[in-house]
Amino acid sequence: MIFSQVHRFAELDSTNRKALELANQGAAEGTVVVARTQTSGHGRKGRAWHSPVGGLWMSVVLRPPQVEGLTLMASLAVVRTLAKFKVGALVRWPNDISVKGLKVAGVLAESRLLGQSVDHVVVGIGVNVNQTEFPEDIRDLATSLRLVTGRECDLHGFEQVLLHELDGLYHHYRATGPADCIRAVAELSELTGQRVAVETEEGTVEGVVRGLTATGGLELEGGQVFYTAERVRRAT
Ligand code: BT5
Repeated sequence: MIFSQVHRFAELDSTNRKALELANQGAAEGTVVVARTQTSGHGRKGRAWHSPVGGLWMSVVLRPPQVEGLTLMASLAVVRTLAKFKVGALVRWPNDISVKGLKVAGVLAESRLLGQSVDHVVVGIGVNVNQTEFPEDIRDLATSLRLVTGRECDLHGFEQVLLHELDGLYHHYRATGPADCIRAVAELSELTGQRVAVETEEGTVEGVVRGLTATGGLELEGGQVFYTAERVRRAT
């Protein structure tokens, strides 16, 4: 198991920020940072990530040859972990994990390149485990493992299973590349068959999702493929 060196904090601004700092200082691949709460947890594009005590806020340092598919790999690890806790979850491209349409977890990969090659990638994973309520702005969008199962979950046990799943998937990723992870995520894609609005920097495109491509893009009926998006929402 490469994830054996775990740095634990009662409180951090952001586990991703801390892990990036450690990685910059030469921390080994597999270094893990966990905080009970984050004061400045973030998602993509500087969006705030609500991180009270009760959730799992974790970042891992990886030093892979490439970054493609790593976010989806981490999402797959979260879905498999939730399955071990008897919760059926799906992946909402590009980086959310959802249960019955509500966001239970999010993934944020941040990388540092040296020239053409990857020096390190920090994969941050936030899972709503034992929260029972959410702030108003996300109340209708978010859920937690506790709310879904009606039972409190052993946070440390959840972390152990997640690190185990990540370890297995990452070994496979290193050995064979991202294709198998992407294929597995495509089978778990919440958006497939749905009419969505894909918001990009160039504007918003509506269409029905055909599925994920072999390289992890979101493909609409009609063939348009997105490799990144500001936001994807259901369209009616
Ligand atoms: C994400 O961003 O979904 C990636 C979140 C990654 C968080 C982890 S926690 C450990 C590590 N350290 C960090 O600082 N970050 C990582 P994005 O797709 O941009 O979604 C952000 C949006 O999700 C927000 O604008 C809210 O609408 C919503 N949101 C915020 N907190 C949430 C929560 N706890 N549960 C569900 N949705 C939330």
